[in-house]
Order: sequence, then C-alpha cells, then structure tokens
Amino acid sequence: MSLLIQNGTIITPDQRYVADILIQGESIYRIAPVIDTSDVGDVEIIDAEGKYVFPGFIDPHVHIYLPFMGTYAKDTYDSGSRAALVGGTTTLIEMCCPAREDDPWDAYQLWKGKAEGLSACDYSFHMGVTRFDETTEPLLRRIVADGVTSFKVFLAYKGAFGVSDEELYRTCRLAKDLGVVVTAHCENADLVAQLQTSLVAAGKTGPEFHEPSRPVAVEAEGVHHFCTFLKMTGAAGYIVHTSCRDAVEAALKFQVQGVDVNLETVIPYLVLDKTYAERPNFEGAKYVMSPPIRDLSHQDYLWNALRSGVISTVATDHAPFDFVGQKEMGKPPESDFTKIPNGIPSVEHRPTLLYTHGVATGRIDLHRFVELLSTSAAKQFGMFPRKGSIQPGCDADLVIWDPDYRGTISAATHTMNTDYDGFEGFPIIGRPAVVTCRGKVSVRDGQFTGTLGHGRQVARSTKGSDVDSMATP
Ligand code: DUC
Ligand code: ZN
Ligand code: ZN
Ligand code: ZN
Repeated sequence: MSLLIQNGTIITPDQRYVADILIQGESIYRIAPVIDTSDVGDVEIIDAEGKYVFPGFIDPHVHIYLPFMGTYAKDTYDSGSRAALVGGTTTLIEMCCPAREDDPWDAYQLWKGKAEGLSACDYSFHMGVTRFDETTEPLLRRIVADGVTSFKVFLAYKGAFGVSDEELYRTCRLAKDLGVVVTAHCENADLVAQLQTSLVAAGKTGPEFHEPSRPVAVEAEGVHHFCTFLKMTGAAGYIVHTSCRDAVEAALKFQVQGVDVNLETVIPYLVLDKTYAERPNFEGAKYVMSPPIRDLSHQDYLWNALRSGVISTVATDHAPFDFVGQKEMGKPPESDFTKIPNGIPSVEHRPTLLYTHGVATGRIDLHRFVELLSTSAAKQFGMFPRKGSIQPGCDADLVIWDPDYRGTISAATHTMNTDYDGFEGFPIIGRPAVVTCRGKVSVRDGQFTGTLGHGRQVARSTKGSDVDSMATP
C-alpha cells in the first residue's frame, strides 16, 4: 500500500511550499505539485490541506531504560515510543547509561535489547562513558562501528555515572580520533555535593532547595570545564540540557575561539520556572530535574538563543518517575530533596509546547521550529538527510500538523507511563493530525495507530565521514 499526502504545506528549515508527497514502502518516492496515482495501485490518500507537513521530529536526549537514584524510570519502549509518536517524534536518541562497574559492550546490548522488537519509532543511543580504563577503548570502538557515533559523559553524579578528569580527557581524545561527538551533562559534581550537604545540615530539605544546591554558577563551571577539555583535544562537543544564561555564555566564549561545541536546551526550561518546585504539599518534587528549573529571568534569554541559533536543538531529557512512590522517596517526615529522582516526563509534549510557546507567540518561526526539533539533530548526529528532511529517497517520517487544534495537557489523557504530568492544565495550540514513521501511519488524531516493534535502530555516521546516510537501509 502506498500513501499519498495531498496539498500539505511542506516546511523545512529553508523551504515552504504546497505539494503532494507520494510514499512507497518506507521512503518518500516523489514530491510534486500534483501527483496522479492512477497507475500506482493500492493508495491511501491523506488530505493535508490547511496543514503543515514537517519532517519527523527527533528527540536527541531521552531516558527510557534508566536505573537511577535507587529506582527505575517508568517508561518502557512500549509506552515511551507510543508517547513520542503521539507528539510527532519519530526518532529517539536514548542515553545508554551503564553503572561505573558495568562492561560497556554488555550495557550497550542490554539497552539495545530494551528497544529491539518493541519500539514503535526509530531509535539510536548516545553511549555513556562512565569509566575509562585500559579495557574501554576497544569496546567503545566496537560500539561506534555499530553506528552509535556519540558518547555521553556526566560531570555530575560522581560515584554513579560521573567520570574523572583523566577519564574525560581520554574520552575526548578517542572521540576526536573516531570523529564522534561527546555529549555532556555539565555540572560540577563536587560543588553540588558540598552545597547539598550544607543545605540539608541547615534543615533546608524541601524540593525548593534543589535549585540552590545546583545554582547557575555550578552549571557554568561545568560548561567551562568541559569546553576546556574540548579545546585541548579538538573533539566536538554537545552540551545537553543548558538551563540558563550563565551556561550559554560560558559556552559562547569557547565557540568564538573555534571550539566545536553545540548547545541543547530542553522544553521544561522554556515553559516552567523555579516557582513550580516551590509548590506546597511536596508537589514541587514533580519539578525536580538537573540542572534545575531556573528563575523566570532566564527564559527570555533561552528563547532569544533559540531564535538566533546560539542554541541548536530543543530536546526533553525525558526521565519519567511517578509522583507516588518515586518522587516521594524524598518526602517528609525524612524530607530530603537529594533523594527525589531527577527528571520530568515530557517526550510527548515537546513539539506542541514549542509550537504553543514559540511559534504561536512569534518567538520563533516555522522554519526554526523544524530545525530545532528535527533537522539540526539529524545533522549533528549523523542521520541527515535520511532523517530531518523531506525529499525523495529519505525515510518517510512525516508529521502532518494541525495548527487549528486546541487542547489541554493532562495525565488523564497522556500516553507516558507516569501518574502525573508536569504540564497539567497547560493549554496547547496545534498537534499532529497524522504521523508516519518510515511509511507506517503511526498516529491519527492524537491516537496511536502504529505497531510496536516497527522501530529500527538508526545506524549513524561519524563526523566528516563520506557515508551517505541514505545508501543502505
Ligand atoms: N537529569 C535529569 O533530570 N534526569 C536524568 C538525568 C539527568 O541528567
Ligand atoms: Zn543530564
Ligand atoms: Zn572546572
Ligand atoms: Zn539526561
């Protein structure tokens, strides 16, 4: 069965035009003002008049399988990939986060095994480097050869995932050698530990003290620290979940020196502020993530950085934990914000929140919207033009977007597997009417219609490699 998407307004970072798109199998076959399908055989026609057609969105920073802070993140690839697709995200890049003592290859197989045969959308991984000793390099080379062309390091969470400076240096050296990107969580772990200890000792134990335990200076120091290692090694870097002006400015100082470093922010920082973590009755725990949700004064700066291109991608850092039983691990009478699992579920809502608060308010235009949600990640992580574009030969990952939709976010209707929604009651403008993932209609009118197990791991290319990402399926 072929698919004909008729009369949609196709939006890419540099184009806007009305055309028909013919999908055959898993790929886009033809794009033309009018496509006659009388000789094509069995065709389903989808009317996209008055709707936008975007390349499938890519979320380059999610956690699905995540043993963390004494518990496990709540989604599996069943709920996680369905939630992603309902929102318009057709490719996930998940952080593979082995514990320090784990064998990296075994961990990679474990993470892969959670997605294979279950995910309804496409996926890849950033390989967490949580230790670097004499056994590490050949294993990482093997993982990169399998199409996982980025590493992830944590400067925070020392003891669990965090690396030493020697390990960071060796990771960046190897990344430079292999042409892979080092993605990094930038917060100074020792400063966080000291500040946490002081706050708890002073009886400041509620969720509202999570932000003061990781202030903007702690994040900016992490950015400066990481960028110094990029500068010394020549490796390419990507700073995940940049939350504030201070962190962006720290990175800019290195960008202008020629350091190859790109910045990501995540949707919670663009629409929430730290007063959410001050909500009574321990509700603030729902908004504990790291780096923390900041003071409102940072939001405009982040939006301007998105518009101007200083920040290149909007991801989620989707890390879903229930309120009851999980966020409550830090609840009174033994209240301790350091025991609240860090993370806000958001993989489902990123596109509609960016549309509502970005496009509909005029902060960004439709082209930038597509770039931030799809094309930029495809380019930076070796998937372009197979992903992140709309042209013949590329994967038929498409979002047919209804700009006239109006709705409200609620845990009662969301697809994510958590008992709360951090954006409960938020009004939204626009949502996907239809989503295709490699030609498979996976969403219609907000409902998942795809197939679990349809998703495939995307083999990504390294930086500077001549590999045409569309050459092999
Ligand atoms: N930050 C979070 O908030 N959750 C998961 C890991 C991280 O870095
Ligand atoms: Zn992180
Ligand atoms: Zn430092
Ligand atoms: Zn993360």
